[in-house]
Amino acid sequence: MQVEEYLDKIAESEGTVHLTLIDPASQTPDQAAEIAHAAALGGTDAIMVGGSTGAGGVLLDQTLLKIKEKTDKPTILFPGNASGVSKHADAIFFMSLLNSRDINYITTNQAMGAPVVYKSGIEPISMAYIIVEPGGTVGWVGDAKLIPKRKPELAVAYALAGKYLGMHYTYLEAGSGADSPVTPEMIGAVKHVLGNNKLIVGGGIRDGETAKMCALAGADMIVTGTILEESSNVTAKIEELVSAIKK
Ligand code: 1GP
Repeated sequence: MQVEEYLDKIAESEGTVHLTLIDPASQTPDQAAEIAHAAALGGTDAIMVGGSTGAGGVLLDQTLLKIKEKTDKPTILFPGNASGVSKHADAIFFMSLLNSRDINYITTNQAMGAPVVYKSGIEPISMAYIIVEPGGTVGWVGDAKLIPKRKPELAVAYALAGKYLGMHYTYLEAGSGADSPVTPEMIGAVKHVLGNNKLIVGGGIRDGETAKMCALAGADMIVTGTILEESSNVTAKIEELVSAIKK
């Protein structure tokens, strides 16, 4: 089964999907594999691999190879730029940062990375990427014109544009380590116009209660990264998050 079909099936039958984000720049490949293994035991659905800075090349390849030794869960690239492509992943979120001011993050990195994706045979999953306040490192690196927290209608406008451009997924991003996640009002408003198109929410989700709030508001998938890097018991933390968002 292709990864997109696998994720969609979980979203439709089991409730909200949980995605574990691993940034290759944050730990060694062996440590990344341990986090992935522990997350799989806790019930995560797939492993996203990528980051805004220093997450490409040999480190990315080694991180993916080590993760694949430790778990059968699908691996999905979450690239910060064209260097974030690796043939060792199962799929890639082929994304455009729709609210960037920099054409490199809207189409140029995509054009430079596309032939590599084509040759590697990994599955591209088209995604509209929209960064909301506070935006964090990715907001700065991607030169995003941050969507104000209290302006859900602006997020709706970008999400609709992504949908009409043919993107299957929409990702509302508050930025890794954000003080608070995207608001339920914004999640609900965006999901309302997306209909069957899938909505991913990430940035600043640290506990089951917050994950549940995002799921109830309309998130089809939630992403957690920072809290797992900080956690002494990754399996228990994932169990808390997963049990809060599944049916
Ligand atoms: C970042 O949305 C992801 O791109 C995850 O954010 O690290 O805050 O979980 P956290």
